[in-house]
Amino acid sequence: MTISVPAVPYDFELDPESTALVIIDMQRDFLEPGGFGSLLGNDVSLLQRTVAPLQAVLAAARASGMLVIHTREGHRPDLADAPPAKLARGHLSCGIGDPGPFGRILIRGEHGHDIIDELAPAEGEPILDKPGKGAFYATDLELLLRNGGITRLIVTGVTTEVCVHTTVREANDRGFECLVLSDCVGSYFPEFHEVGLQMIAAQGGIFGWVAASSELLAQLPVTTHIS
Ligand code: C5J
Repeated sequence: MTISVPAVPYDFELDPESTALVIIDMQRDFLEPGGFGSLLGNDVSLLQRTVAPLQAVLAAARASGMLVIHTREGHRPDLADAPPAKLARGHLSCGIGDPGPFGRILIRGEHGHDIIDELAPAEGEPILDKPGKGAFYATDLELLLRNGGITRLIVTGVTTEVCVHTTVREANDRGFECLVLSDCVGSYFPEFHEVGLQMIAAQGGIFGWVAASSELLAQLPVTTHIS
């Protein structure tokens, strides 16, 4: 069943069967006080405003039968998959791999690396661990999408101008159509968030489409039993 979601620059058509909800990096290290983002001096409340709308979208996507994919940015404990340039960048006193209140920063298996409780993956939903900003780089995301007959993505998560943008650009170059939900993506820098969204939809949708989650929720059918 194809639905039409009012969006910028024009309506985004999707069939839940060939669409995936991609939730990018909603990890404690980015969203919670005491995580990496807050240790860098950022105001995490700017990202937390995405949680409630994203919970509603996640519930609706599950009810519609849509594939839901979660990503986490992070590295192996021995940092063998972390480019030295990424580790050195910023000369941070508390950077990737260093101990913090939530365990070692952005290291797989640590408390801070995992997804926040409010958006915990359900059993069977793929969780992709990615070493880079884009969700396609060094992951099997493209294989999962192609094998699942997925052609369209609803992209959410953090941060708008970094991992969300990089993923949308990667998806666009691979031929996937992306709808970014403006209230389900967030940035520590409000101006980057605003311009980042404009950049996606500019020039007739050069990277994709942008809509508020309410526009999607108004259209999504409920096809599965909610227990
Ligand atoms: C960053 C991300 N900002 N998930 N990661 O380093 O956007």
